[in-house]
Amino acid sequence: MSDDDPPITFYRLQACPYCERVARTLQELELEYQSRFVEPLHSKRDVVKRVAGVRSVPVIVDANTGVTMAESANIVDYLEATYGDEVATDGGRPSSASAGAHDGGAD
Ligand SMILES: N[C@@H](CCC(=O)N[C@@H](CS)C(=O)NCC(=O)O)C(=O)O
Repeated sequence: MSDDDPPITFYRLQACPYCERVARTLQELELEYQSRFVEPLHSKRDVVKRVAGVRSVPVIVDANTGVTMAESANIVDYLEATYGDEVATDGGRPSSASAGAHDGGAD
């Protein structure tokens, strides 16, 4: 691994919906990562087994934090907690429509 490699390694499989969920989160958070596509045959996934102790994907290894993690829901939670900007997305934006809204109407 070189200094130029993105810090997050993402072990994944083509057409895996759990992996797509993690990929979407990585993209939404604009994180740089490198994908490592594993063998479709479960018994041949020695790389992930060695790294994470499991043969299922998705798995991420985050060199920024030293975290290695499996399970898509846990990974999404981890990424959002670690790299999300924590800003409320449900109406946190103030509205300025109430001030000075009257236009004309003088008599
Ligand atoms: N609960 C897991 C399910 C992941 C999963 O089923 N991945 C499939 C590929 S789409 C797999 O690797 N299956 C082999 C296994 O579970 O050992 C998650 O949400 O990440």
